[in-house]
Amino acid sequence: MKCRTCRGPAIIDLPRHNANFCAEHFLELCRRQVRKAIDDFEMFAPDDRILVAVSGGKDSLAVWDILVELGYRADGLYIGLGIGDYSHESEDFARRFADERGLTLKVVSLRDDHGFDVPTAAKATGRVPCSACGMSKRHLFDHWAREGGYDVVVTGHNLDDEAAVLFGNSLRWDVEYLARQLPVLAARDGFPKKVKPLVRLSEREMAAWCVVRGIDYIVDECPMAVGNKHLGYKEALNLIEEKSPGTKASYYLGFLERMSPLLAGVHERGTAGLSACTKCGAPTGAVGESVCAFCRLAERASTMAPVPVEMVVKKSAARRRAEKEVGR
Ligand code: Q46
Ligand code: ZN
Ligand code: ZN
Repeated sequence: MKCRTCRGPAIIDLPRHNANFCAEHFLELCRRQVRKAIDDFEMFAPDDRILVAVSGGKDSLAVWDILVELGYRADGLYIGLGIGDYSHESEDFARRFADERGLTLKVVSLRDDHGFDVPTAAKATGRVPCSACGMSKRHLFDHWAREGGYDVVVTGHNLDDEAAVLFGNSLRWDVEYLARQLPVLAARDGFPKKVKPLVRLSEREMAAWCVVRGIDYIVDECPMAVGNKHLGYKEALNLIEEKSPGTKASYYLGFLERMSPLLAGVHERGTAGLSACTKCGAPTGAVGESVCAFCRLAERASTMAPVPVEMVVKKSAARRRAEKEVGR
């Protein structure tokens, strides 16, 4: 196996590029893809202050590493979600990455700073944990970006993540969600700009980036992701990709090229008429509510006894079994 660029020994084969690469030229390819995403979508300027949403997983640590390598001013924000050992370990990986490189990482804990955690929030809302978790993360990233005076929030969503979300959204033709998954959401009404510089790179490429660069990351999936629809969409797309390499990229990148100009204004249109939350000052649009969804959740969940992770995981497994039995 030889590198396409230098003919030296290759360390990775990339079927969608129909080529193999050595470590040096593989890293170069990744940097080029990130630079192209940043330029094509005008994600940020060279001296913008960037806040990276760090989970301790491969994608968020890789994107932070790449941005720093490319010379950007990027700090990290880690949110402790209170998901048992998974949260403790992922926080350790995030802290170690930042310490070893002398980077600035802010750590916020849902339990210590806001009086609740994701398993308890799941019980309080009676919905799947990812719904309260996603809302809390978005709220806190927005909040700390405003507080810290950052120009933009970066997330580590990769090509596989975005293709799976696109698949789900297009199965339902949900235009509002389709518009929201563009790799850039402009700043508006107190919400910071949000960008996804890894959209041109796959999950496997990001794992390889971490291996080559010596980045340790949490390999385990969040225990609450079990049964998550997006995992099913990913598996379906992987089956197609196996048979015809490159399909996933052309599906998602084709969406960006041909659909993004058509959807550009939809998200902005959907956010008119926001006011400031009377508790935390965050923009809120809920009709008849002066307090934002996060503060309302915190108010409810923080008065409850903490719910152990295992209980929520067990409950979702039981729910899945029941759904299977009734054929849903
Ligand atoms: S951390 Fe939170 Fe994810 Fe776990 S509970 Fe769901 S959303 S799966 S990225
Ligand atoms: Zn090479
Ligand atoms: Zn609030």
